[in-house]
Amino acid sequence: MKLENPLTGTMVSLDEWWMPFTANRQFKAAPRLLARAEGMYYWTPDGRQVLDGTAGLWCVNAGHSRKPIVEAVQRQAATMDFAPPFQVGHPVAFEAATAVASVAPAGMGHVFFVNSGSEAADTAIKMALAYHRARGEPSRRIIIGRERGYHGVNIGGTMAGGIPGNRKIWPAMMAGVDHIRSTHDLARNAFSRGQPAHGAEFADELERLVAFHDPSNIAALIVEPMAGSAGVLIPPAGYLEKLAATCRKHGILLIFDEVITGFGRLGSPFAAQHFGITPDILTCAKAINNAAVPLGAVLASDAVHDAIVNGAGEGAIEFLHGYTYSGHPLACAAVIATQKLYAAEKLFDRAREIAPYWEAALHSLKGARHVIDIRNLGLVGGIELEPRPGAPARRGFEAHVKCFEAGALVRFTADILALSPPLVIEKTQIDQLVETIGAALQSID
Ligand code: PXG
Repeated sequence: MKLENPLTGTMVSLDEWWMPFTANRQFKAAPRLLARAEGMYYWTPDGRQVLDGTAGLWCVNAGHSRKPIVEAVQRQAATMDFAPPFQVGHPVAFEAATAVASVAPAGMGHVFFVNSGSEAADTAIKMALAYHRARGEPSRRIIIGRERGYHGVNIGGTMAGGIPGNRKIWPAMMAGVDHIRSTHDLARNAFSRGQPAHGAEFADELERLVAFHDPSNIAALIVEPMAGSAGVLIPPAGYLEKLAATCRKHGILLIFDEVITGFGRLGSPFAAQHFGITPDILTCAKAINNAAVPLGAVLASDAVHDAIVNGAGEGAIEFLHGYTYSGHPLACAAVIATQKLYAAEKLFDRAREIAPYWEAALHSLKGARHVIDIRNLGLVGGIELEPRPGAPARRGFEAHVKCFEAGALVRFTADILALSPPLVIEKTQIDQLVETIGAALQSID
């Protein structure tokens, strides 16, 4: 099969691009293609409009192809395309770091640039180990994650993450990881609005693992404050507070993976502020620059930063880590423009203000065909479908395809539909999204 690149008119083949996290053979037999994007919409190559219910992939929080961001990237590309970040610097990266620090949780203003959420997770893990070594506790090396946690696809994130299929294929590439259980508990929490009432006690498992491994061996706990890609798992009331207290009590660093929750998704800059819990290290990416150019960041607390940086000898490179593209000028120009846009349009407040309407609209699907749970927080929604007997994940996939054909982009993880629209979504577009999903569910077996 061939398709046309709409910018160049070139006819291209689908064979060569081995697509990520995609059923390649199935996709290439019946591709779903996007050619253009603006605001709340994508357009397919044949000109069909598709409402973006997922902000791309949880990342285009200000809506697509926003002019100030486009122009900032264009200007930067024409001024200085690249500058090395090792032992040389440029103002754009410093300004971008300051912009990110200005919305960071208090005391977390040290910004280490990477290129993705996966790199941020691995960087955070290395930072945690470097911190303990700098403080004279090098035995603290175990990383604790959570079942169904997702921290990207690099070695550290894969191991600390809790995706079952991963453990089958890539069993133990990193020594010393353990996991607390997932908080998912449909029996008690189905159709919760906001944080579910039951399950704070799932955090007690951290105490058990700490006693088992001994605190002197544990470096950090890494969790998503709200798990997104494994199916929108909202933390039960009181759960994160307990995790944070256990970490603090035992000198274990708390790493929040805010790749999805960062930059307004829950109505605050970060979930840390939404929940009132400050971690020691925070990873982010995606909406940091509206996904215009790949970029991630790790935010470190003063204590973590100072232990590593001030603990090193005079003239020494304090943290032996970094990427060729750390602080890439184009990506950083996009950060500056994006953060200005978020502030000018008060988009984090907007997400908070429209969240009750979002919640009510989503929960109107209660009783729709196949639906066994609906959950929401901020501008995030999860709709869990009963798996088709003998064919798990099929209904999720079919719902995604039906919605796409009907003009709405909806993400699916097995039989869970995940929604995370740009923060600029209008009420009428929320209605359209919910109606499209309802009709799609009605039409599948
Ligand atoms: N941490 C979290 C919490 C993420 O959601 C990553 C790390 C990795 O980021 P990069 O930039 O390396 O992809 C993510 C990525 C989905 C989906 O279906 C979500 C992600 C990636 C792919 C699919 O929800 N998030």
